[in-house]
Amino acid sequence: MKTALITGITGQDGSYLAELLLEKGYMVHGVKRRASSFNTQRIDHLYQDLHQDHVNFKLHYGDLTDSTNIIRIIQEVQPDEIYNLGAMSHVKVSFDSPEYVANVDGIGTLRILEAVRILGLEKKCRIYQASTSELYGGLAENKNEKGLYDEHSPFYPRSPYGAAKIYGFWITKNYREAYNMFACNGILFNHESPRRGETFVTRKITMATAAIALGVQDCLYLGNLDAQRDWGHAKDYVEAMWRILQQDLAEDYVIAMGETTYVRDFVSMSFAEVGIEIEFRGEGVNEKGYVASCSNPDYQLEIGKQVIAVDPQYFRPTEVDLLIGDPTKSKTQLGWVPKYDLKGLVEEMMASDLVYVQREKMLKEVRSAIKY
Ligand code: NDP
Ligand code: GDR
Repeated sequence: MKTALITGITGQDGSYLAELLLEKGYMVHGVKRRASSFNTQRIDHLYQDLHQDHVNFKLHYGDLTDSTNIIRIIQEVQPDEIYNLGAMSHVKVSFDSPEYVANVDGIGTLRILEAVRILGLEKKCRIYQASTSELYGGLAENKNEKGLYDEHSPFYPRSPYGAAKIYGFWITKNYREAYNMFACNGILFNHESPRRGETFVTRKITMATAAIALGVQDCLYLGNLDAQRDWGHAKDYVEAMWRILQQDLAEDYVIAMGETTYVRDFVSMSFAEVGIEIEFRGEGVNEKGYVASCSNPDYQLEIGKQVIAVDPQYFRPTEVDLLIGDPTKSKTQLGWVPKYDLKGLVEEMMASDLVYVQREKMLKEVRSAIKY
């Protein structure tokens, strides 16, 4: 039985990766942060009572800003594989807390690598570093001849998050070259799911679409509708992470779908799932989305109602306008084949958020009916 340690196990990717590794027969350890309220919703279904026999899932309190606990946990766990997914992962928020992001996303990566080295586990332990398409910064001139970003495209990060992650990328590569460690970067493009954090644009859109259709929200305020992203499904992307660590040689890989879509079109796709057609009018901060038609008799939406507006508070000081990745290497070398396309992703997210919003709506009604 192989042993894996996942930082960021309470996040979107951590939860799917934990499920995948358990299915593959791994003993899975995860690092979770102490919080004043529960932060394990995404992995509660995996919880095991430590008093039972054959436990194969265990959580440890820890934080990537604390070298001592990183060393202690790695010493205790003796992992065959470490997946370093822990990060302050929100690009816009990174402008508000740049030093913290550098500490967690940048130096946190060094702490993992150095802990493995200090403990003499360099030969036993393979390390996956969660690198990102944000490293490219969307510069048009840096794309390859196919018009895509690949493993050789130059980096130009455009946020404190990107700048911190570029340190994580290079220090991982440096430890591989300097100490012959099996340490790899997965340069993953945006990947989403029903478990995506609620402030990332796709989940914000699918939740709001459900809420507007069900009559509990009037309007969705978004930032840059002109941004384009290469969106895949997180379930497919964690499969790629695992494959990267099963290779004979430690290398870096781009994981992407190879197609890019406007934020505006993601909005239209989400509303189309509930039978609502959106018509966009205006430009820039004046662009607005209106209900053009509603074919679902369950939703009492007035035609012509404004449901989308642009709010400049969601603009970033420096934006990454367009990302599109070249998955050729991961497809040929890793044999990675994504099971979802964008339509399947939107369908799954919308189905999940309709159930979620309906449940919240009912709970609110029940609570307001109870007289204390
Ligand atoms: P999430 O934001 O959903 O999860 C981040 C995880 O990191 C959470 O478990 C969070 O804990 C944990 N974390 C945050 N700060 C610390 C800290 N100081 N010490 C330890 N753990 C911490 O991100 P995703 O699952 O979407 O992404 C996983 C990784 O992949 C991240 O590193 C992200 O930057 C990177 N990435 C993500 C992409 C995407 O499109 N999703 C694309 C490319 C890279 P808590 O739950 O307590 O907040
Ligand atoms: P991103 O994801 O910044 O690409 O980082 P996000 O979903 O936050 O933004 C994607 C694009 O949508 C535009 N946008 C908005 N974004 C948010 N969050 N909220 C809005 O209201 C909104 N309106 C428009 C953004 O400006 C941007 O252009 C994600 C994270 O998961 C990172 O951790 C990861 O490294 C990268 O993907 C790849």
